[in-house]
Order: sequence, then structure tokens, then C-alpha cells
Amino acid sequence: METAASLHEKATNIRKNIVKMVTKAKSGHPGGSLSSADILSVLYFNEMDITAENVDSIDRDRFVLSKGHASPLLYATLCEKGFLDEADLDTFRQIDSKLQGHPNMNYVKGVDMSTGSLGQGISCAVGMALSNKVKGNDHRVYTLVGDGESEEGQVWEAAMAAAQYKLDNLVAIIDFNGLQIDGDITAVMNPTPLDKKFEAFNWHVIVIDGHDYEQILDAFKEARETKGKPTMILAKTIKGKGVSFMENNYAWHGSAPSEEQCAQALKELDGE
Ligand SMILES: Cc1ncc(C[n+]2csc(CCOP(=O)(O)OP(=O)(O)O)c2C)c(N)n1
Ligand SMILES: [Mg+2]
Repeated sequence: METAASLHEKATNIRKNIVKMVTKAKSGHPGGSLSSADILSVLYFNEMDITAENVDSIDRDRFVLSKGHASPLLYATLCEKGFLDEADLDTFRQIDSKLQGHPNMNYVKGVDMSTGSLGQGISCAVGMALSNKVKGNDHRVYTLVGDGESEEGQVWEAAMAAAQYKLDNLVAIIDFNGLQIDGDITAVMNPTPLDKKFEAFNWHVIVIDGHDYEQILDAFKEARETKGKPTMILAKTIKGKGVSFMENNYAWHGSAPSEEQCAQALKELDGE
């Protein structure tokens, strides 16, 4: 098991690469990428069965980035994992790059589903988890959903189906950063209380601080021990986490920093 310090170190590298990629591309989504870096660090370096040896096999765990606009987060994590290198990250959002603004499973090793149209990724994850059940494959499926994304009706069809098929091999993490593209989720189209709603849909629900490694680790453990129903981890996070001027500011949902802002962000992430 990884220590909290080593998971934090990986999350910091991921955050730095997120900021660099979006700066170089002059476009992309830093806010919701930074908010989930601690969760992805735990998923890829402690929780999921995914290695250089089994990455091309169907016999491994799967991750679906349902909030596909947070592609910098996924690419930076795959780089930290060694499936991409930093030269690949430099091509983010360029014509002919495999690292498009929204992830494409046909181009990138380790991307398990093409996503970007909000609501669809969790539905694919449900299908993948159901397929594993039918085939007797005991690998697990994880999906990261935005809180704004949960305003999509399709999320609730997926939630209903997952409970219907008792998909205890499925974990949905909701990145509860409180903001979507146009501001506060409760002002735009209030999806709360998400914990009570998922419970009513017959999911096991765990509410955590999505930046606390012990809580993230414990939640995944509890999900593994939960039988007969899917688990939703409601992770309270800060959009833009780690970069002071981006934190809790929806203006950074989909805008790129200047070179100066990038330098400032990297300094902060280095703890200077
Ligand atoms: C079906 C669909 N409608 C609209 C969009 C445009 N869009 C991209 S991100 C976003 C807001 C998502 O908010 P949230 O899920 O809270 O993302 P996060 O805060 O984690 O970045 C929207 C509306 C989209 N990608 N797909
Ligand atoms: Mg959000």
C-alpha cells in the first residue's frame, strides 16, 4: 500500500502537468482536473489493478472518465503511470495529436472509454461492469462523474440500471466541487442532495473529503466490501485545488493560464 506522502507526491506531479498542458495548449479544463487529482492518484497507484504488464489485457480493472473534459487529469495520470511520456503531453489539443481535448480510447493506451458528452461515461461504465458480471470476470470498474454532470438525466438512468443489476463491482466517484461551467451547481440546476438521491436509487453511498488520502483509501476499501449494490463515493473537493487563484473560481473551469500565471501555479504546487 502506498503512503499518503507518496500519493501526495504523485498528485502534485499530476497537478503540475495539468497546468503545463493547458498553458501550452492555450485551452483546456484546469479547474475540474485539479479537483480530482488526489482521487486519481489513489485509484491508479493504490486501488486499481492496472500495470504495464496487463494494460492491454481485458483482465484488469477499468476507469471511465465520465467528466471527459478533465482529460488533462487523465493524461497526466497515465504519464505518471508511465503509459505516456512528457513529450506526448506537450502535444495536448494539437491537430493530429492522440491527446485530444476529450479522451479517445482508440488513440491512447490506458484510456478505457471515449468520453466528453456528459452523462454517457457512467452509462458505459455500467455496461462494462455488467459485462464483467455476465462473463464471470471479477475485475472492477470505476468512473469519475462531475457534480454538474449529475444534472444530466442519463446519469440517473445509469444509476437505476446499476442497482437493478446489483453491480457491486462498480464504483462511481462524484467530484463534488460545487461548481460547473456556469457557476454554483445549486444555482444552475440543483442536483443535491446527491447522497440521499443515490441512496434512494439503492446505491451504497460514502461521503468523504476528496483531498484526504486516508478517507479516499478507506472509501475504496468499504466499496470492495459492499456486496449486492454499487457504491457511490461523494467526494467533497475544491475546484482548482492547489492553485490559489483557481480555487473555487468557476472562471477557471475551461480557461488557460498565461505563462506568468503558469509559473506562479507551479511555484505554489512545489510548495514554495
Ligand atoms: C452533454 C454535454 N452538455 C454540455 C457539455 C459542456 N460542458 C463541458 S463541462 C460542463 C460542466 C460540467 O460541470 P461538472 O460536471 O461539475 O465538471 P467539473 O466541475 O468536475 O469540471 C459542461 C456543461 C458537455 N460536455 N456535454
Ligand atoms: Mg463540478
